[in-house]
Amino acid sequence: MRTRIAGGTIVTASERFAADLYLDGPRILALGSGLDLGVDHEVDASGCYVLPGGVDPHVHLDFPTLTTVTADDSTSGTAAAALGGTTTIINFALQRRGEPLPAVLERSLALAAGQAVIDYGFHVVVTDLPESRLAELDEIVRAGATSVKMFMAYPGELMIDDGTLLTVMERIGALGGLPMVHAENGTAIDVLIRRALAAGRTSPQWHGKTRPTILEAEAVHRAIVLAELTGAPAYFVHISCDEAAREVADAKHRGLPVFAETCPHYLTLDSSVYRDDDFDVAKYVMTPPLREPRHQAALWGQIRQAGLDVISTDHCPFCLVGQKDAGIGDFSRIPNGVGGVQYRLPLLYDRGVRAGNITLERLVAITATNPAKLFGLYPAKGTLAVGSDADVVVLDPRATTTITAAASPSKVDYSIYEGWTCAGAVRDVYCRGTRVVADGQLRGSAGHGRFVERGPTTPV
Ligand code: DUC
Ligand code: ZN
Ligand code: ZN
Ligand code: ZN
Repeated sequence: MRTRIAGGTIVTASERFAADLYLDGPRILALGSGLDLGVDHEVDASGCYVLPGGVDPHVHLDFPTLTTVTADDSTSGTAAAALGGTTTIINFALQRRGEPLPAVLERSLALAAGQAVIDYGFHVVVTDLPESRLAELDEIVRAGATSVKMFMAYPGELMIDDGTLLTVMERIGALGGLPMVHAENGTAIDVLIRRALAAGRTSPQWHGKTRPTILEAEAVHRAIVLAELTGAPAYFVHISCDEAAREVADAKHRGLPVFAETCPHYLTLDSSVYRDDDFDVAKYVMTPPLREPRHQAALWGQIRQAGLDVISTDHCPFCLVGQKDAGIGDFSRIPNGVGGVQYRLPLLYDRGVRAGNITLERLVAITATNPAKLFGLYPAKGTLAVGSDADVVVLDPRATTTITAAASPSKVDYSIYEGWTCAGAVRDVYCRGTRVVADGQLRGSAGHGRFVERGPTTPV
């Protein structure tokens, strides 16, 4: 089937222009004006922006913690993502200690098979990998999982030591893949948590107050040193503060292949939510926590200057009732994470583009093109070009998006953005040529989405 998306403004990471976009089955056939190509279906996009489908490289679905599992599975999470203009997510496959990495990937692939509305990949979270087993990384890279995530936080649960960080970075880098790092000094944070609890500071606000910015920046610095030593690239997830972002920017200035993301919540909310002992504050228990307001301008500045490369959502939802409430009386038992996969584009269009913090082209770069390049999906995904996958978003800047948890297919029972209204609305979304969202309504169904085998990383 051939579709013409007519009369819109096409936006890529580098330019915008008025043109029609032609889709032929799962691929982009042509871009241009006045072309004489037969079509079966015409969509009027006048007054709208036509963008590449979003790539969200940091989403937790069916993701287990010590005591529970994220509220969203592959179906509910990808349905919400589609409504937000995302056509590819990269989910996490968590290694149980001792488990061979290829088995981790197979287990996650089996769980997701036939469940997703949009395309998906996996990063394997490495929690345990002695040097004698490094060859397992070669196998998962061959299977199309070309990035791995490691935690420098959560000792005894997810944290790996610096030696493992070094050897895994080195091997993944040599394979053309990308090591991802959750950078926080986990053992120092654990001391602060134990002291707070011992002093009777057990309410959720103390989550925010026991994870200081300097322990994030220290870990970023340490991981950059290890990456430099090995020659590997490094990608830092969820950078939340000025100090940590500066470490990344300094490394880039020294010519190192160091990349980083931040998330919409660090750009739109701040630590004033950690103000009293109310358990409702558990809504904002995410890691790293929200920071003081001064960090927001610093992060926007780094996004403009390419100190930060990507904005992911770190969608990691847990219900307040039945999940987060496990931490009543002990904040360290609250599962860490918040939802947000559906709202990246409206939040960044409103607070980023409309507020004058970034251009539309930069919005496309940080939500589609850059993650596609870094995670080995480009140019099939992340751009609007002849031959690329027909992953397309029609964004109507005249419409508005009102955020409410009750109206979302996500199964989480609250939103940190509840009641917010953003300028701009995702009107239509195509994933490999199939219209998965039409007029803001979900049309796609579970099983349309496919596992995408990813290639080597490309610098941005
Ligand atoms: N890190 C994440 O990336 N997501 C949720 C919690 C965490 O610590
Ligand atoms: Zn993390
Ligand atoms: Zn430093
Ligand atoms: Zn995460």
